[in-house]
Amino acid sequence: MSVPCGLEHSAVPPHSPPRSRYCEPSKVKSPAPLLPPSVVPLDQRTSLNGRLVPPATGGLEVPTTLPSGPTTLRFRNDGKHPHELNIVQLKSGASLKQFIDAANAGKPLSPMIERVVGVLFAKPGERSPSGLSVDLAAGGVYAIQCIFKDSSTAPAHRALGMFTSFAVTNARASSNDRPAATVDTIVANDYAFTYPRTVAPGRHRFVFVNAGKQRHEINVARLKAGVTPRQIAEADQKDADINPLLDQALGVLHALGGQSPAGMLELEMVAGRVYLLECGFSDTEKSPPHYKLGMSGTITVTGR
Ligand SMILES: [Cu+2]
Repeated sequence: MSVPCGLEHSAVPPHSPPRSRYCEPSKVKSPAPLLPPSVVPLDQRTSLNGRLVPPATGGLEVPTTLPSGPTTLRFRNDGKHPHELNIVQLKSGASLKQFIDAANAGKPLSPMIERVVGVLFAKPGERSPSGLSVDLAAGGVYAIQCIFKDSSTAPAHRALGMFTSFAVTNARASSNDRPAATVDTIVANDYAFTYPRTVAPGRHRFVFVNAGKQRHEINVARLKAGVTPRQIAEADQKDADINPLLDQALGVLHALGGQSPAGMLELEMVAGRVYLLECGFSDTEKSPPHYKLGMSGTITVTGR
C-alpha cells in the first residue's frame, strides 16, 4: 500500500472505493507528485463507453464552456464499468494535451495544476450519488479524467480516451444553481482528522482543509446498514478488504500539506447511517497508509 493511485501514474487504480483506490506496492515505481485526476462539469456531460460527451450532441470531447461562479458538478455513468470524475483546474498556459500526455507518461502533474477540485464516483448506469461544489474561476480551464482500470494490468481509462476539459467564461452562473446546505469542515493533521462526529440528516457540503505537512485526503464512503465502525477498524488492522462493508463510494477531496481543494463534497446524509472517512496516502512506499496511523473515522447521521 503506498502512493494513492489517483495521484500516481504508475499506480494501479481503483475498482471501487476507499481501499482499492490505492496502488499495489509492487507496482509502484516512483512516488510521483500529486495529481488529482479528472473531473467533468456535470449535469452537462455524460460518460459513454469511456468517453465524456455532452448529452445534447452525442459528440466526443466537444469543447464546452461553463459560466463562472458557484456550481455543483455531478455525472452520470452510461458505461458498463465503474467510472470517476476526477477534476483539477489547470494552470494558465497548461493545455489539456500537455496534462494528459504527462499523465500517460507518468510524469509529475502538479506543475500543471492550479488547484485540485476533487473526485466523484458512479457505478455503471448510475449517477454519482454526490456532487462537487466549486466556485468556477472566470477564465479557468478545468481538466477531467478517469483513472480507473478494468483490471490491474489494463490501461487507465484516461489512456483509452476518457478525459476532457471545459473552459469557464466571464459570465456568472445563476446563484440559484446551488441549493442551500449545511457546511461542515474536516481538518487533516499529520495524522488525524478533526471533524463533526455526528451531523443532522439532509444535504451537507464538506470542506477539506489540510493543516498538516503531508499530503492528505478524505475518501468518503457510506457503510452498509448495520455495519459498525468497529468492524471497519478490525478489517483495517488485518489488512482485510473493507469493500464488502461499504455500500457507496461518495468521493474524494485531497490536498498537499497546507492547502485545501477548490471543491466541496456535497452529500445527502441519510438519517441513521454511518459514513467512513479515511486517508489512504502513505508518506513513502514502505510506510503505512495514513488510515493506520489514525486517519480513519466515522460520521453518524442522527435521526432514524
Ligand atoms: Cu493522510
